[in-house]
Formats: sequence, C-alpha cells, structure tokens
Amino acid sequence: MKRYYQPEIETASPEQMRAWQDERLVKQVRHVWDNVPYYRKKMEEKGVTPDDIKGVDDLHKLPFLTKDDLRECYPYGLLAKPLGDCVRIQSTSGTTGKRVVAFYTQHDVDLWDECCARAITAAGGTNEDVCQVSYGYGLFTGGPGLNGGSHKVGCLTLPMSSGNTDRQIQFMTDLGATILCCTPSYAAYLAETINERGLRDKIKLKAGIFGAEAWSEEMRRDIQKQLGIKAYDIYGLTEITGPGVSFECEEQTGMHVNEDHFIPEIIDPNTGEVLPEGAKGELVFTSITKEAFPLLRYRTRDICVLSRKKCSCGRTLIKMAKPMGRSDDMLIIKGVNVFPSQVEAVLLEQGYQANYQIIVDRVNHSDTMEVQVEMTPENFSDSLAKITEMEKNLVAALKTMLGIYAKVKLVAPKSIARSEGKAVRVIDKRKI
Ligand code: DLL
Repeated sequence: MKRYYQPEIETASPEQMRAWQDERLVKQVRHVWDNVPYYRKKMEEKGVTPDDIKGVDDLHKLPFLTKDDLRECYPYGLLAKPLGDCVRIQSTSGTTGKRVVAFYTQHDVDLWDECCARAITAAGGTNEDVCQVSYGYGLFTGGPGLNGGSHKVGCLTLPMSSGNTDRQIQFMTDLGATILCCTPSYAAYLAETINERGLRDKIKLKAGIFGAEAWSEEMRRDIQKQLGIKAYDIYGLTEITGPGVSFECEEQTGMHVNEDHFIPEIIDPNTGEVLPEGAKGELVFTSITKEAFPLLRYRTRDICVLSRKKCSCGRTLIKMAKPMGRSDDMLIIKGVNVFPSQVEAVLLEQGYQANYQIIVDRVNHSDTMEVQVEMTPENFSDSLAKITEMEKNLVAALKTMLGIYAKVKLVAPKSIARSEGKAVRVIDKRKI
C-alpha cells in the first residue's frame, strides 16, 4: 500500500527541508514586498527590508499579521496577484465582523489539493477507496479541499457536502464508502444514527478524516468504536489555505505540518516572543508557496505545541499537537480560564457523549456557568433522585478539572441540537 503521497517531501532530510524553506521564504518576502503595499508598510515600520531576510533564521524579524489586519484589508488589500490570475475565493464561517476572503490562483489550488492528498494517503487512502466528503461545500474550505485531495489520490469521490443525514447514510451504505471526511461532531452524530438504525454491519468505512474544530482523545475513541474505523485529525484555516495545513498519520500523536508550504512558529501570545520547540503558545504560520494570498507570520490564535520527535510513520515533517483551544475561545469565568475542551474531556471520561452546551451568564455582577449535558441511552434515567446524583457527580468532576463551580443540568438524549458542521458549544450571554 502507498504510504506517502509525496515521499521525497514527506520524508525529506531536515537539511533538505530547511534549504527549501530558506529559498522559498526569501522569494516570498520579495513577492509580498513588491505586490502588497499594506505589508510593505508594516515591514518599513519595523525597519525590515527583503534584504534582511536570508532564510528561516530571519523569520522573527518580520511583522505579524492578525485577523484585524485581514478585516482592515477586506477584500483586496492583501492580494499579491492580479485578479485576472485568480480562479477561486473561499471564506471563513466567522460570525463576528467581516468575513475573511482568501484568494487562490490555479497553482495555489493545486498545491492545496496536494496537501489534502497527503492527508488522505496518510489515512490509508488509495485509488481503490470511496471517499465520502461530508464537509460543507461552498465558501467553507472543508468540502472543496478534501474533494481536491480525493481526486488527486484517485479515490471515487462522493461530494456529499454536509447535512441530509438520511442521504449521507444511504450513499455510505449503497456505494460502500471507505473513508469519511467531516467534522468530528457530525461524525459522532452519523455514528449515533447508524448504530440506532442497526446499520453498523452495512457500512464499509475504515477511516475518518475529521477536523475543523477541536475534539478530544475521548471523542476519538468513541467515534472509532462506534464506527469500527481509525479516526485521523486534520487541521487548517482559511487564511493559510484550508484543510491540509497539517494532518495525522497512523501514529495518531499529532499532525504533520506541510512545512514545505507553511512554516510554523510558536509564540508567547502576550509578548510575541518566539518560543522554543516543545513550549505551549500561539501557533503562527508563514505561507511560502502561495501566490495570490500569501500571509507572512499570521497569528492563528490557536494554542498549540510543536515537536520534532521522530515519528514511527517515517515522515520527517514537524508535528503539531491537537490545538488545545483558541486564545479567543477561552472563556474567563470568575477570573478563571476555561476551555470548552476541558469540559468535554470531563464529560467523556464520565461516560457521557460530546453532546453538551456551556451557558455563561452574569447575574448580580457575578459570572455563572451552566453545562447542559445529554444523558446517553445507557445512563438515561427518569428518577429524579438518580438524576440529581448524576448531576452532583459531574459538578464534582468539573470542579476538580476547572477549579470553579459549574451548575450541571442533565437533559434527555437528543435534546441538544446536532451540528452538521462546526458545533456550537458555548452560549455566552454576557456579550449580548
Ligand atoms: O476549519 C479548515 C478545515 C476544514 C480544517 C476541514 C480541517 C478540516 P476555518 O473555518 O477558517 O478553516 O477555521 C479555522 O478552525 O484556526 C482552528 O481554531 C479550528 N480548527 C481547524 N482544524 C482543527 C482541528 C477550517 N483539527 C480554525 N482541531 C482554526 C482543532 C481546528 N481546531
């Protein structure tokens, strides 16, 4: 079986990788300086010119870009190619402020597809596979990205898009899908529905490629068990290209960054200082091969760790851990930092599924936190005494994890709205 999509890149020596990065970075900085007046001004303000950037060691000299810069430049301010050379846009699902619009030349689309093809191959995909792409198609990058990768690998591609669960399951069974690509929350919902309908024996899935939102190891175990598959993580963001910025291999211990295209750094989110390998901080990417929308030192807000530890899959590409949340997803409740992923880990550890919602409010100038959690068909009870006891246990487990009191309300199975794309985990009424 083919293990790598582009073995010469995925298993390149560190020296070779560094040589590619040095050369591409120098070229990219020049391209941006010549074509993006907004970034050129930022460089001038920092006293840097393209001559100062001789390779990756000089990366730290460049100014950062943030989502605010993207908003300010909307829509064309960071475009580095004439519109006539662009063939596509994609956009974020962002709910606040202006959307981010990213542009692609055909060359950019081809490279993006290759990145996704690496991910599908790492999950065991070949031209014998039937790849069901159930990420949303359209402005969201999930569908188009995995669709392109699936074509490159030569899989029979089912461009399902998200939603219409009956049809998803019908195609999955009738056409014998072997690889499922969707958000982990939708995968969990599909798994639940398939098992409820007694269709587990009718599916041929062997692998899932799940990303676009944070998901815990417990959730991975759950989905793998329910569908009888191996579940691989995939990461990416619209600003940098979409899915396939990094992808998981069979070791399932973090995602290999396609660092021949995107150079990762970890910085201290407060000071901007670059942190050493292994330190936890904010992930920053520099895109060194994209033509139309090449962002340099883009701050993702994702909190993460990088590691060059040798991987048993043979890939030498640097690995990033599962993002531990976003610095802007972090809730500050009664002064304590709370990540939804911590709540989820507790729920799964206590035998619940990832069907929950966190409701934060402010009553009499004091923050309140309530976690609504669905009972599962296994632990469902209609005895008030039993429910109260289960709630008490969860309150205690959450207190241990978070250090603060959170009210817990158990609700009936299936009563929290399911998501076909990214799940809505937090309702923060304090902002309204
Ligand atoms: O979510 C791209 C994507 C599509 C990735 C399909 C994987 C699969 P955006 O909508 O721009 O792009 O959202 C990007 O989503 O900064 C992370 O906070 C989060 N995210 C993406 N993948 C993961 C993941 C797509 N595997 C933002 N784990 C990123 C945790 C993820 N968070």
